[in-house]
Amino acid sequence: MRLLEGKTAMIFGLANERSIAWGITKAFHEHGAALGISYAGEALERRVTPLAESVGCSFVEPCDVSDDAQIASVADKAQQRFGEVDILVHAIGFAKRDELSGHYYNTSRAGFHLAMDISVYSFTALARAFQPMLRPGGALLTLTYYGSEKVSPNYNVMGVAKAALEASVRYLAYDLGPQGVRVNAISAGPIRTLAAAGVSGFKTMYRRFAELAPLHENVTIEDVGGAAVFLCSSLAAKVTGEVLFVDSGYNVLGITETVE
Ligand code: NAD
Ligand code: 0WE
Repeated sequence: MRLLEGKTAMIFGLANERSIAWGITKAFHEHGAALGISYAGEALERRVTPLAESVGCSFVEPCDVSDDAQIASVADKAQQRFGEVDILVHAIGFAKRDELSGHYYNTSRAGFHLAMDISVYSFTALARAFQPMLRPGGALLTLTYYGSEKVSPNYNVMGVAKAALEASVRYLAYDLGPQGVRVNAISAGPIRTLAAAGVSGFKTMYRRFAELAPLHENVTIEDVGGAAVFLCSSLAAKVTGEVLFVDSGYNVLGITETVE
């Protein structure tokens, strides 16, 4: 069953074959969607172009989401190429590395602004830029993490940013609902992507996660891709403003002590 036949999807946040955006792109392609891919900057072009080609995607455009002009430019090009768009995926998050260790209270003003700009505001900016070309029955999707709800050591300003991103999902769902466009987030368990590489303590928490989670398995980019297809298809027709956990059930745990 091809769930996205006839739909056009714009994907933001593809860096390499480990990216969550890549898991979503592959799943969308398998389900028959036409694709447009955007990446952060020139440095990634060499990596992203062959990935795009492998899913028959010839719309590959750079867009640094901290720059309004680049957002306007990619939206303009998408309109020229596709006319209308059904799906937009935002798989982008960034904070300065030194904000992701030590005490949260040491977050600098500039570090706070940067994390909020790239990880939160960009979703709203993309929603606004693409709003005029979104077809009824369309869907926006972003990626979040449980550190928005509960303290995840070292996640720090990103946890605060993800809380704001999840609130943005609800406000955007309210704004775009009358247009027939749904807005949701997937809260993924830890995955070893570029954005997780070199994060202090990641390896240990990744291992502990699989030990503790009800399903006792780590989450893959393919797992996220499957849930993304669901949320962006008509199967999820009345689901909006939601955060769907794709985390092997980790978030339902109250106490992480095991008996015996
Ligand atoms: P990734 O490094 O593959 O993707 C992050 C992307 O953000 C990269 O493609 C990067 O180029 C892009 N980006 C950063 N700054 C940008 C800018 N200024 N303009 C445009 N793009 C920019 O890592 P990922 O883990 O696939 O991350 C995707 C999303 O998933 C992020 O929002 C992340 O917070 C979220 N997430 C990740 C995990 C995990 O454990 N890996 C878990 C839950 C949620
Ligand atoms: O959202 C994320 C990734 C967030 C992230 C990671 C980096 C590392 C490299 C944002 N910006 C940067 N900037 C860099 O320079 N995740 C959910 C993965 C993640 O990141 C963590 C985690 C987990 C899980 C950081 C600290 C603690 C846990």
